Amino acid sequence: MSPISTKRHGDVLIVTSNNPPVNALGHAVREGLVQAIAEADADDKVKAVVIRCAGQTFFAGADIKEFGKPMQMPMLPQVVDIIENCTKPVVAAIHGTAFGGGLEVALASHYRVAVPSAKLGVPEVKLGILPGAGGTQRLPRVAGVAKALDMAATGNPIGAKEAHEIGLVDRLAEGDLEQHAVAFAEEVRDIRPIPKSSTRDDKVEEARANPAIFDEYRKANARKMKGFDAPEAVIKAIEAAVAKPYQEGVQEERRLFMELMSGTQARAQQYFFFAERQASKIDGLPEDTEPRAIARVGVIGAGTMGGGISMNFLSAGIPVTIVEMAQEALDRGTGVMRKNYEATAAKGRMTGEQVEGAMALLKPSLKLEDLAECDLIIEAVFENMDVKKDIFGKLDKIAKPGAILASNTSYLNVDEIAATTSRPEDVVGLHFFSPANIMKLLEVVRGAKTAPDVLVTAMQLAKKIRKVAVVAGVCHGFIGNRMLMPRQIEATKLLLEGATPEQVDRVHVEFGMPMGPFQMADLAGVDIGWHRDPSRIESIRDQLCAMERWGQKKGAGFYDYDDKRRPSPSPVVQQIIEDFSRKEGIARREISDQEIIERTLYIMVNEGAKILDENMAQRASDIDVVWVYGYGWPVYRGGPMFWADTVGLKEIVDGLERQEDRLGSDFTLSPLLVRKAEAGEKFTR
Ligand code: 3H9
Repeated sequence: MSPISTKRHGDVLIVTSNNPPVNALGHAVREGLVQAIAEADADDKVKAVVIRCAGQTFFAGADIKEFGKPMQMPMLPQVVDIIENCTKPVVAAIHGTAFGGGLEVALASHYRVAVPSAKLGVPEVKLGILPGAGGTQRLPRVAGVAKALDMAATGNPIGAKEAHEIGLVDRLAEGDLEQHAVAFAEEVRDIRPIPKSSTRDDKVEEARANPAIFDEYRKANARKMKGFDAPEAVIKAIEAAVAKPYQEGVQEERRLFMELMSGTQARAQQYFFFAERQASKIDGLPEDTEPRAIARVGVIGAGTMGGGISMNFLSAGIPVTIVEMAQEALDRGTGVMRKNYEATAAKGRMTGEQVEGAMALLKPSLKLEDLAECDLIIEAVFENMDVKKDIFGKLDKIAKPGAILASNTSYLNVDEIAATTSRPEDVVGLHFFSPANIMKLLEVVRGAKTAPDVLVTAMQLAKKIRKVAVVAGVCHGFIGNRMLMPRQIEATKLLLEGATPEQVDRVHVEFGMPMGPFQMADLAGVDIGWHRDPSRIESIRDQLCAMERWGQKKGAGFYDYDDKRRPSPSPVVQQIIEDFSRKEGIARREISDQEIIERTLYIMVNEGAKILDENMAQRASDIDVVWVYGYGWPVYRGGPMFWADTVGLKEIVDGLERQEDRLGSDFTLSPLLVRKAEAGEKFTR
């Protein structure tokens, strides 16, 4: 049955799409729309058309699942042209998210009516492409060039109210959308000529007077767009909308669209779209597993982690009881939370009322016993097994039956922690990433006995607090930090063999990481995990720590920092490195960038393969989600496992074998990686 149906209301033809979950514009929808417009054109009794969608949203875009497969006619660019050329006025009735191809359908319609909660956007850049059904040409003509440029180059949507202010939406519909749209259609049914976005010129005319707008935009956003191909293509397409007649602009859009679509970045970003959604699915759980109700969350520890974790729940409207041992630490912690909220408000991203609302949900306490009323308790004290065991032993006596007991450990054995309670089935790891109120990743660590409903609750809750959760098994460092370890070890060895911190970091930044291993160490604190004995100097790091070169916070670490925290190479550190090389009898040599890639990135892929082989991650794409959201792996390279596939697994194995002697005696090749390389297989689809 076609997902498109039509019905009459007086002389208005109401066209409804019903293609759950998001009314993606797949083949059947496109075909149905063409037929519906033909019906309107052919019938004299039809004076106007309303296009609307059933379910949660207006068309959320082209069907991404069809990308990469042979295209079936009619294609979306044709469909939108057919809509625009309908001889009766067409009104798009928008609710939910009119995204991508969905907004292109709305732009080809002659009028747009939207509920105030609707969002309108062209998120194609997030998929490594650009709006390819005339969107880059019609949007600037309707919304204005500056707005269109920003919407299409960032992919960020705007709300219906703003869309109304700028003329992208003609009328806001409070109440029943269909009724409003039909009434609007009746109002405009006789207006001639029918307004078409493609023939409007007033707003692009304005931009013709100011061609510098494009270069200014490039300059202002260079940092955000760095490495990505799609935003530049978007800018070029909109430049064409201004500089060229509509049809030529459309041709330029098509050319750029095809170019992007055939590139690796588009494949990586589209892969990642599904990877992110797949991550929330847990294999092998009973289908009917119901989550537990979480009305109040408890957090132990009001330090940086505990505070950040609490803010996630407060922001989502979930009350939090936060417990510290001393009043001073408690006050400091809650003070930092308030300050963070106020900083967000100062940037205009929260109202003062929202700040107070969030803080009012916080109950600071000095008594663990106050956690008795919580449905989920997250321990966020420092990383020490004995301390954690002690806390979980106490929680076992305090927490109500059915409460979920979570540890925010980043390395430790969750099963060992669970074993100190009489209810290991209620225990789970919830590994937040710092700053916990901002970073999107949450590793959900599944213990040997963690109950299915605990896992399901964790995954649902993650979505509620806008995190992307990935399930990890119990192993040292779980997915992310476990892969980070061999990278850090090799990076340090490279220094001893002749590389500089600047070189290693540059290779990582050129690859697309936000920073390299030593920049990261300086930011996080070189002293994290240090034994704190300045007389015991066994490594470069020990030496830096002994000299209180603890990183940015001390103005010195692997780099020297000025008072604006701008780094410069440190001659002192270079000397320390060279002294260590000498002491350890390591001959310094020229290190190539390629060697750095092989020893610090190929080795991560190898560790990822071991994680998969040991079932510590459910799927390769979960590993990629961890690295993109937890460590800033460039999404246009898909993640380490997807990237390895693009490099070729045989090349990864060859590269590691080339370096085998230097990788040290602990290094072993992952049998899974070798098997896949030999079979010509990939990790990801
Ligand atoms: C485009 O339009 C190109 C054109 O310019 C040119 C063409 C020539 N297709 O996110 P959710 C699935 S490019 C196929 O969890 P939410 C999704 O995989 C497109 N499937 O829900 C998931 O499946 P499952 C431009 C799609 O409520 C399910 O729907 N548009 C698509 O949190 C629910 O998704 C976009 O980039 C799709 N387009 O968020 C919009 N979209 O249940 C992409 C979703 O099996 N979509 N699915 O895991 C979104 O941003 C969000 O899905 C949305 C809903 C905000 C709509």
